[in-house]
Amino acid sequence: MGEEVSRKEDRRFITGRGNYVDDVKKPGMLHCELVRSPHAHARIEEIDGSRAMALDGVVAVLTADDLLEYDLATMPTLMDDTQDVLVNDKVKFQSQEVAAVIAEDRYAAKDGAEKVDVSYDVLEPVVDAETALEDDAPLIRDDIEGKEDNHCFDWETGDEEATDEAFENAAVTVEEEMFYQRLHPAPIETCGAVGDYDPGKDKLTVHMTSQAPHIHRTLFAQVSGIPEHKIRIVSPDVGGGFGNKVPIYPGYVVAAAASYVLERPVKWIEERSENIQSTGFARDYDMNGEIAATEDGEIRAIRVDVLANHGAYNAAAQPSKFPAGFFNIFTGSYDVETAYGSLSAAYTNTAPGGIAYRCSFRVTEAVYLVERMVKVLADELGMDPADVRRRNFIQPDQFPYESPTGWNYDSGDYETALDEALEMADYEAYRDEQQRRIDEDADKLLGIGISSFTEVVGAGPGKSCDIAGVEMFDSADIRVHPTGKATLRVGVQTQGQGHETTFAQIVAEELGIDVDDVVVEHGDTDTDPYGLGTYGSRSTPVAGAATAIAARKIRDKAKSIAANELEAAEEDVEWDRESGEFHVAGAPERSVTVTEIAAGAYMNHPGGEEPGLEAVNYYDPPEMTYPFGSYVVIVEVDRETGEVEFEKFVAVDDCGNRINPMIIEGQIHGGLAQGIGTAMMEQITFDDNGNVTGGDFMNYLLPTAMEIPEFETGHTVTPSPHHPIGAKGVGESPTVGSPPAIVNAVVDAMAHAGVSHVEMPMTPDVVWKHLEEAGLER
Ligand code: PCD
Repeated sequence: MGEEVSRKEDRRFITGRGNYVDDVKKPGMLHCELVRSPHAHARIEEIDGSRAMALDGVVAVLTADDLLEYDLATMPTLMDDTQDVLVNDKVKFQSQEVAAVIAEDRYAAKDGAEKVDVSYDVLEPVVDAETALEDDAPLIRDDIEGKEDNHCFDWETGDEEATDEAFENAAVTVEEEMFYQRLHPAPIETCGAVGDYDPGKDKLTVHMTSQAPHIHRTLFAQVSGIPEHKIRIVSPDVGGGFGNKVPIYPGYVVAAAASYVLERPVKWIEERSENIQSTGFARDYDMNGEIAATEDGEIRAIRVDVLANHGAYNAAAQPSKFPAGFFNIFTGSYDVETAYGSLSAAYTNTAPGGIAYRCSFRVTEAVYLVERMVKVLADELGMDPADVRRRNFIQPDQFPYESPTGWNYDSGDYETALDEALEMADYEAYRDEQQRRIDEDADKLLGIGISSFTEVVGAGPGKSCDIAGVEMFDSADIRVHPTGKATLRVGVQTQGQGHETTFAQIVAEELGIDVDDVVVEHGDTDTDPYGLGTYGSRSTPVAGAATAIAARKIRDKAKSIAANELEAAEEDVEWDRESGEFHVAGAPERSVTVTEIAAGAYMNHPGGEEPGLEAVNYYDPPEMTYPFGSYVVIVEVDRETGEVEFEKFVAVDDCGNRINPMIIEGQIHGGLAQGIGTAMMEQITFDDNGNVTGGDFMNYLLPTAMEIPEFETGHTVTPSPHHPIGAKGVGESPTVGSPPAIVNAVVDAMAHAGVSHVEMPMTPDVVWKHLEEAGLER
């Protein structure tokens, strides 16, 4: 624990020996290419695959009709909606899957896909939520019986009456509308699968890019009717997930179904534009925030109203009882008496999604809202935003803290993290410099942005959190072998986070063995214990806890063997965490290690004990964990061009006890880069015909090393009181916490001239328009 152990997995990654789905090659393997609709809303009149079938190498053209025979034409989404695997009647978004061509190689499959003739009756599309909810909007979901409009669901949280009253009686109220634009997680590896049905064993293996192999197996079993023990999901190395690989996509199902029907392995690998245009999107929340406060900046109430675009199907990937994810964490780090939130969601002719792109289920949207609103309030009152935060923070002695929307925060110390960040950033000096530039009418304005976020990560508990009915626990299975080396199998699945290292560190710490003597396996449903997968920064809070507990079970058993070997009574044997040994109380020289005990467990086991040294734990967390942090961003805004440059970027994170500070640092760097992409560059847009206008890397701008400044990271440590090793999650914090800090900084640069909000992405043209409106342009 706490050591900067080098990442064990990196040897294979940096020497080109990773094994990703596209590296899986099977004898006789066929290739699948999907035919996608160029229209966003259209009825299919006819599909003619004859020209494709006539091509050399094309083996089959599949349509919904073929899948209907096997009852596979539709599939359930994780939010209990029904999505077409291949369009049966009506296309509902551009690039939706219409047909599949299976061929001997990828080239033939691609040529074939171009020769499938589909005739469409094109309908009027609706791409934004507001238009979709108008009375005369064309109906998108006529497949849902009795549906007459595009309304998807409504949701509310908190106490409306008490909140309204607080607003009526407030000395000061502020309000701001802000749009959290549609984003797309863009892992380097796109989605893909190899379906491999073995008729001899009557067993279906699917190698796929999955962040959650077990739940995917359960869903495959439910949808296909193939018994669950005859399905094996293997998620080999995954080249980034970011929430994109939590849902089940039509391509996976088609590859598996085609393999079953044709009795040959079938590979489907998505292209970049297919990934961006058709797989789960994130955000697309149009939010209205309000704060009621006293004149000296005490927040009395928060009110928020959201219009959410859910795309053509409700396919959000989140715990099923939370239709708006964990958005109701929107009171953030502040001790607020009352709050109320409401939300309406609409179906539109856009790709389905609402996935947790590095945001632990809409926490990003919530944090953006509250951290932006605190800045709006500070500007309205003419107060320092750091002071407004200090005035309202939940205090360390208030934990466990129950929020007005029902969350139970485990621990926190927000002011210490903020002070640390302000000091690292040289806050006061920059405030002076900011004023100097205003006074001297400088060409470049300085802006200082703060965000003091709180996250909620690590779902379960199982009683409130489930995916498709399966409770969100997680698991660990540890086997210590006769020579003292160990294998840990977990129900979560790394996509780059470094689990093969950090999870080995947990076992090493608990058993006093070397990190190199523990191998971590995951991503194979045939061998790993059942778990709900890696997203929502839940691996450390849930599977990490399971690992520590399983290791402690082994230690308990080892203790009785130790007593046997040390010829002492069990009560007299103690575990010394420092040296990683058992010794006899009062006689530290009489000691034995777990490695020595392992030999005993197999070669000289005590009479009353079972031989062997293994343990399993399924962990249902009592609560989630609440990591937090304070970020301070200092930007220069060029009054001539609207360009924003980062002068300083400070991130202080608190994720409780830290397993591997180097890996955490890497997580923070990556997440901050994604936060910068969000704030400055990325957005999926549509034109009136429903065409995706940000559907490739020419138009969907990802930040590169060129746009990323040096980050200065710091940390505080406030352990989780209920986690066995006191750890909280951290993977999503930087993406959650950074966008409001960046926007606050850009707003701050122009706030003296009355600018109260700038929408993301803050490209130079967007910023320049604000400069012009405020009379600041050069
Ligand atoms: N850690 C440590 N310590 C502490 C915590 C943590 O050390 N205290 C570490 C661990 O172990 C790992 C990491 O760190 O390794 C992380 O963790 P977490 O927080 O628990 O988390 P996870 O679960 O593992 O993961 C998940 C996340 C998410 S969620 C996301 S998005 C992203 C992140 O993760 N993704 C990714 N990061 C990353 N990285 C990479 N490389 N890749 C990727 O893909 Mo979602 O919901 O899915 O949207």
